[in-house]
Amino acid sequence: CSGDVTMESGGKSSKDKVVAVVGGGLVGALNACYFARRGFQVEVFESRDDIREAKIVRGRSINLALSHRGRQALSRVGMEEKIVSKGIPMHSRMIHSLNGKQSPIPYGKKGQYILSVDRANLNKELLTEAERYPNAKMNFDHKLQDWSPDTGLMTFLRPDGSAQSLQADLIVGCDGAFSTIRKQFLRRSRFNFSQTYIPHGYLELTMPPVAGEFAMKPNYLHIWPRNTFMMIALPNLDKTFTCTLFMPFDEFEKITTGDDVMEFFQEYFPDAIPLIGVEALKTDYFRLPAQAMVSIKCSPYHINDKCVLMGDSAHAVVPFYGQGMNAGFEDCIVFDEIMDQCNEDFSAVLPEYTRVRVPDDHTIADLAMYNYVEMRAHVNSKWFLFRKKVDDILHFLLPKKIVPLYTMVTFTRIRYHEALQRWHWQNKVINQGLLVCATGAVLGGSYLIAKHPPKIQSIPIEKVWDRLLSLKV
Ligand code: FAD
Ligand code: EGU
Repeated sequence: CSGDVTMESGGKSSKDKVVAVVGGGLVGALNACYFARRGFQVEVFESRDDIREAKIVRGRSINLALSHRGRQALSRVGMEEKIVSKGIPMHSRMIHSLNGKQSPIPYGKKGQYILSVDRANLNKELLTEAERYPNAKMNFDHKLQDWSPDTGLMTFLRPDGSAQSLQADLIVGCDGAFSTIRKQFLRRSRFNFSQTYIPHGYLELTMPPVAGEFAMKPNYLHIWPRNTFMMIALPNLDKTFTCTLFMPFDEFEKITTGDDVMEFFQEYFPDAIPLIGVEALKTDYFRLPAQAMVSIKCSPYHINDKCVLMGDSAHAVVPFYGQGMNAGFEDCIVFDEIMDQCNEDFSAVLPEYTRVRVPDDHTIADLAMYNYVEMRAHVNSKWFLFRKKVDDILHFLLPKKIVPLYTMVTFTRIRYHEALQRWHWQNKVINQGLLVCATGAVLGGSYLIAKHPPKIQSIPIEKVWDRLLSLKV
């Protein structure tokens, strides 16, 4: 669609068009900024109350790892600095072995790091930023009930039980993994959809400060890899850590008493017990039931020129690559760039967005699932350390040719599907390299043996017979 400058359909200019962003979560709030910046009449509809009005918001993870793609998306609406300044840099992972040994593995070169950010704060800052545009309006306590792909008419349920309707030129579905917007997609022909729950659940525990200081080194993503069981801890500004325990639901069900919890931690995460605290562990553990994790893929992401899905509503990924939010934020950049290329003509932008973005979002969903399967299968602390070292050594030896997959995913904006292709190619090169080395060793060895044959004494056959006879005696 690039190149042709035409008047948009109906002759409406962007400032006359209503864009409804459904969902005021991380991606919805950021998207509101992107659309408001272009001059559209932006209406954000969020089912919950305004999260800035205090109250504790429970549910999803407390903190998140923000990396390059997410930062780039924030920087385009001038929000990068604000968020980064309240993030805690994590330069390395810290691998906790069963015996309590801690080993750091850097994420990359000096200055390459990811950030631990507070989800609630990030969401609040983005809502506040969106509200600064006079043409953006927030509608909290508006739960989408239903909508029509033909007319763009939406109905919302209010807390008092009343209904409210609004018609929009474009509806942007940012209403998360259990999207109401997506329900209308499911009724249509040729809409592909898949949803997979993994057998693992997750549970969050807080590690308090010790004498006013972080209980562990703060600038690390702490990992306790134990095959089927895994724990991860990210630092918070209040000097606590949020620990996330990943474990199969079967195993969660086996732990029913405080003593069971202690026994379990004693066996798998003994070094974390004094840091979380025995009493806190026994009560925190049962505060909330273990949460499920789902992977969702679909396509297309749009209906005609009326509606588009972004963020988790289009692609929920399991959290084993730390990319869910980052990918959702990158969706906003990709859409914005296509808006420029197609002169904001929704009938051209939406199909182009689907064409460009689906392969990449499907790839990150696959990569995250692949990482889950791999970690569960054989990742203990030794394997984790070994694999990451091998990757990094190869990168050090051939910095241009061989870049670890997590580096491409975390620290670049190489399209996810291209990063995967490149990884396949690199693995071929590495395997060929190994083959050359092995062949070389065999040929070289053979040559040396041929040139300097070892003097192996041959034993006359009579002597063998004698020995056998003596054995019989
Ligand atoms: P959500 O954050 O789910 O927001 C959806 C919003 O829509 C909500 O506010 C909801 O109230 C609203 N809504 C829903 N239905 C309706 C309706 N009918 N009407 C109106 N509003 C509605 N990602 C990372 O990048 N890094 C990480 O380290 C990371 N760690 C994670 C750890 C865990 C344990 C989990 C579960 C996820 C993690 N993620 C991470 C993924 C990240 O949380 C999601 O990708 C991100 O929250 C998606 O944002 P979203 O705005 O699309 O959806
Ligand atoms: C899980 C839950 C380490 C936050 C994947 C690494 C995660 C995060 C890794 C959560 C792991 C796993 C990567 C980052 C990140 C690693 C990554 C996972 C943040 C391959 C709040 N993962 N996560 N990989 O490399 O690329 O450190 O809850 F244990 S950040 Cl599972 Cl980079």
